[in-house]
Order: sequence, then structure tokens, then C-alpha cells
Amino acid sequence: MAYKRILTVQDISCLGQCSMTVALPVLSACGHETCILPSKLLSTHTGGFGMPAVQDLSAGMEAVLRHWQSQRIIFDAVYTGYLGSVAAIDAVEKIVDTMLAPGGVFIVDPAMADHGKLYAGLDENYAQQMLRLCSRADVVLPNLTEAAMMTDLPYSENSAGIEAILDRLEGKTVVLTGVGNSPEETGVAVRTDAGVTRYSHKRIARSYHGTGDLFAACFTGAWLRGLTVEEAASIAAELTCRCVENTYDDPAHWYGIRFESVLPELIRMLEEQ
Ligand code: PXL
Repeated sequence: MAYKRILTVQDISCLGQCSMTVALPVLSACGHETCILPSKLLSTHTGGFGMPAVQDLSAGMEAVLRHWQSQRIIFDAVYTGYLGSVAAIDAVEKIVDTMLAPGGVFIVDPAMADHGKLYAGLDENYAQQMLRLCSRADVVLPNLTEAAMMTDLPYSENSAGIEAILDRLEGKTVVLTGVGNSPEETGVAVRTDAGVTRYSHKRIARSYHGTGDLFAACFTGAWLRGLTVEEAASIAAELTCRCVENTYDDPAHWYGIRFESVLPELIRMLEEQ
């Protein structure tokens, strides 16, 4: 398998099983060297624990970049998730401009909105800057809400209008999550130069924070091992579904996705490829 040096840039939510605390173990389980650049420190994610304690780290990011540049550090891939500030988006652009290895790839999970609205604490200007970052990516991993924002088309919870969204994304490589085919099924639509491929799996009537982050990290880790975009999306969807099942039985675990005990399954799936 390919062994890549990946830089992931996203926040650290100290508690809540999302962003960096998911990406790092998943990318390591996929067998890659994983470097991190935290954009923000939050006591929890912003989805249900009240007002988290927040420390913006964008000044620190600039200092890290200066040091890395002085050491001529480069990465095979840069993969971003929730960034949380326009300054962090700007820092990512600098990294992509100056620190990607020849042939290196840039993967963006916009991680800014769901169910038709922006995450708490993010504003329209942030959304516009994130859309600009998406336009520079080799692969974008939006959910339906974010894909509607990318295409300037209306969002619909039941995936109505998805064909128009996929048409408008022509020419890009996009892995679109949460595409429902029926009340019982949900899935992924992959748009590449080769056309659109869809995968569906059973819909579990709960959603957990970190599910999108888990999907994005699995996709990134699998794709960078040399799988096709379609193969990597299919593995990421299956694994995410297994982790949701693994969380469903535990009502006390409303705040995050229990993925840890499912990581051996991810490793097995990858080894079978
Ligand atoms: O899972 C996405 C995410 C990441 N980081 C923070 C969040 C969220 C979603 O709400 O609040 C801080």
C-alpha cells in the first residue's frame, strides 16, 4: 500500500468524538503518517453542550507554518475539516500553495453546515471563504446542505433536487454524503469525470456528531492507500454505518460517534482490497 504523509488541519474538540480526535486515529489505522495542525481548541464541539470554552489558534498556526517552511517540510496530502475561522482558511491556502509535494492532493470537508443551516458560531462570510477553499480542492466531501451551498441550489432534507446539484458539480470530484433514496435508505453519491456512482445503505434514525468527520477521515485514508474514489467512498460509507450501529444502543452517548472498537474492521476492509 501507499504510505503517505498527510497533514490534517481542523479543530481539536477536547470532548465530543469529532474532528481531530477522530481524524488522527482513523488515518493512523489506515497506515499513514499523520501530521496535525489544530485551528482552534474547544472544550467540546458546538452541538449540544452549551457554550464551549474556545481558544483561537490561528496566530499559532502562522508560527507553525513559518517553522515548517524554514525546514522545507512538505506533505503528500492536505486534508481539512472544521476550521472555525477565516484566518485558519487563509493559513490552509498558504499551506496548499507552498507545502504540497509534487503530485500532492488537497481534500476538503467543508464541515460547516448540516440540516439546512450553518453550525453555531459560523457566519456567511466564513461560508463564502470555505466555498472558495472548496473550489481549490482535488476532492470535496460535502453533505447535502453544503453541496446545495456549493451549487447555489435549494437544500431539501429528503434529497429532492439532488440530480440538479450533481449536474452542477460536473467537472469536480465530489463525494456527497447523506443522499437519501427513501425513508429507509441513505447513501453517498460520487461525482467524478467518469460520471455519478451511488451507494446506499440502511438509514438509522439517529445522527451523531462526528459522523461526517469519520466518513471524511476514512475516505481520505482509504483513497490515499491507492483505492479509487468510488472504492474509498464505499468503504467509508460502510464503516460509518457500522459505527452508527455501534453507537445506537447507548442513549447516554448522544454527543458523539463510538468508532474506536470498529477500527479493526476498517483495517480488515482495507487489507482485503
Ligand atoms: O463534526 C463537525 C464539527 C467539528 N468541530 C466542531 C463542531 C462540529 C459540528 O458541530 O462544532 C467544533
